[in-house]
Amino acid sequence: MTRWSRCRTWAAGALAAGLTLVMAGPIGAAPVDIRLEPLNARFEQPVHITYAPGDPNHLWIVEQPGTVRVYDLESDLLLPTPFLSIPEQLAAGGERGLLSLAFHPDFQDNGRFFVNYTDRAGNTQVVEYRVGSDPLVADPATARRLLTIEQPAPNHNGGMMAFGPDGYLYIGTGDGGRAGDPWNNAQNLGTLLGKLLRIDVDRGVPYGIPPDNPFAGRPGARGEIWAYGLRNPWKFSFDRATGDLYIADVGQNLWEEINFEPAAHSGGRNYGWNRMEGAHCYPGGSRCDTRGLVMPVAEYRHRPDMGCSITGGYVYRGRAIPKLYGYYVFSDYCSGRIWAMSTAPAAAYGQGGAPGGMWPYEDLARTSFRITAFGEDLAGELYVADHSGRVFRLLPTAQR
Ligand SMILES: [Ca+2]
Ligand SMILES: [Ca+2]
Repeated sequence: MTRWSRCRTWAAGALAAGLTLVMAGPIGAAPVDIRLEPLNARFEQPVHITYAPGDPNHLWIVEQPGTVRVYDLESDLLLPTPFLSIPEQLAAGGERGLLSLAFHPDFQDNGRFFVNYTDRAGNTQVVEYRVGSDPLVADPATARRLLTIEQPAPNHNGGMMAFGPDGYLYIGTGDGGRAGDPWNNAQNLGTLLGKLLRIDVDRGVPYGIPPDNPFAGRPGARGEIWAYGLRNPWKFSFDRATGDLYIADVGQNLWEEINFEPAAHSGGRNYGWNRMEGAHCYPGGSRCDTRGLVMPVAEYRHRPDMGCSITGGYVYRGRAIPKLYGYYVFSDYCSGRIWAMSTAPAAAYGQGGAPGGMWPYEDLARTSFRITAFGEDLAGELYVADHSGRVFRLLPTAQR
């Protein structure tokens, strides 16, 4: 599909949906005017934002050098005591460091949470902790190592983790690194690199393999694998309203992409890397066998004004910006642009031939930020992290 046809599709769909977005020049009419309001604090290289189940008042911000901070949304203040601080255990910088935090769905009762970081040897660690008597401070003595993934190179460590609606922990892993996946990890079901993993943290030692994982019990395959053919899924998310999965996979030299997996899917998909980059054979200009590969639902080509490294976000399910409801918000680290993608293309834009057709998206904001992460609070409102040290709320510009 050419860019032109995608733009036309968007314009028609946006008018039909009665929605346009700020900076959507060619469309005109009433935009969704958003503004980015900074939280009342500075952070050191924030890379992940999340909330704890059942807690509407706090936001957890992960700082890449190895500290997790808690922000009080009611008083609009950063708590002085860090939630967790483990810089001495990490190799940080570049794509390494403390990369994410996922709270157990029953955190309010069991105090359990999980972090993903690069250890001093450069390998990926998934470690469980529990909070102490104060639920806003972790007890470092509770550390329990779940998973070590050896990293052959410093880049492409994935790092995102989140619990799915099924209660299992999903872990994004990169292809290991260098360029072009020289070890062919992403297509190799015998390695955990270049995958989306799915594990059971409530059964087994140190964890269990869900019996319905697509490759559980298959000789030569790792049972943890939920999906493969990923290059560096720096961020993925579940739509809290539908359970649908969005995986934003960072591309090589040409294409950034978003992949969509319906909530009801039984797993085992091959998202294409390194036979394809976006919806194109890799390396560019080559021919490839696309049979069995799942194409992205959206992509963009590397250009200075578009970007060079996608930062996946969330489907907006908050109340502050009604016109944004149901749109997938994402960005690019290199350009600072923020976009909103339609998530109902089958209904509104199906003429293009879904599921092969691309889903339309348009500008939401243009920023000068190095955007590393989006995050939700308990209410579904969205936040965005600038690696330079700030975190912003997405808010409507005007009351409507
Ligand atoms: Ca690596
Ligand atoms: Ca792909």
